[in-house]
Amino acid sequence: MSTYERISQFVVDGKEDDVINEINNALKAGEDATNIINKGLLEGMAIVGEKFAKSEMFVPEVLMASRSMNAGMDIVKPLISDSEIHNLGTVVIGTVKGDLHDIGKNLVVMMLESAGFKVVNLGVDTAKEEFVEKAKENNADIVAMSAMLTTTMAHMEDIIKACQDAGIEAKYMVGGAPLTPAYAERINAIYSADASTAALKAKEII
Ligand code: B1M
Repeated sequence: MSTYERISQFVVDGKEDDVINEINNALKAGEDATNIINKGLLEGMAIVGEKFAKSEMFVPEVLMASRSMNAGMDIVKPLISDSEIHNLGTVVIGTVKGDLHDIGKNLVVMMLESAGFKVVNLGVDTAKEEFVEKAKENNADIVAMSAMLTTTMAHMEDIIKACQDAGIEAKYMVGGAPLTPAYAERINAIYSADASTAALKAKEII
């Protein structure tokens, strides 16, 4: 088993301490932080996603897995995001109201920060009023929203309307598993399927 496979398996098993130890050993051995994320932590979380969908894993195990992934992310994140800090613009981002999923959104945050954006992360379950307030306060260039539930993605349109009504001149970006490019187009937002594409599109907009 490679170090990446071990990291992935420890994430699936929710073994936070083992994830931390394996990553520290991998870094000491000169492994690349981006590979640790993509081939280890995210690969593990992808397996968790498949198992959850097939009812082979349940909520408490998924939570332990995501906690282990976040513990790993805490170690590797500073190694890839703090290299060249230059401010391309400000992004205000959150998971929409009623939605507690933040793993994907946090990856988007990380990629945006790595690309050189200042990111104001509103967390999960974010009401439209908070998007408006923080976008104004931070003079946002981009307002970005994540949703993972078909029942919560509809809030995105309301958030965009509320921001526009408040006179906020920003671009709007959306993403999350249930979204489609057609839906994004309908609500006048820019869609990205994954975190890397989101950072690329944000750069294009700016
Ligand atoms: Co939930 N969950 N969950 N869950 N969960 C899903 C999303 C689901 C598809 C599982 C399933 O049934 N197969 C399903 C949604 C069905 C639907 O509506 N279409 C579901 C459900 C139903 C629920 C609950 C209702 C379950 C229940 O309680 N009965 C409940 C809802 C809670 C709530 O939000 N109110 C719930 C709860 C949870 C946990 C708390 C246990 C946990 C979340 C932990 C956390 O986030 N802190 C959880 C998890 C982990 C999942 C799955 C297994 C994995 C999601 C994930 O993190 N994926 C998920 C099943 C699946 O996706 N296969 C599932 C890994 C992540 C890297 O990918 O989030 O897609 P993703 O992010 C990607 C892209 O989407 C994109 O980039 C990211 C990285 O490349 N992206 C953006 C995301 N946001 C973006 C924004 C952008 C651009 C790109 O621009 C702004």
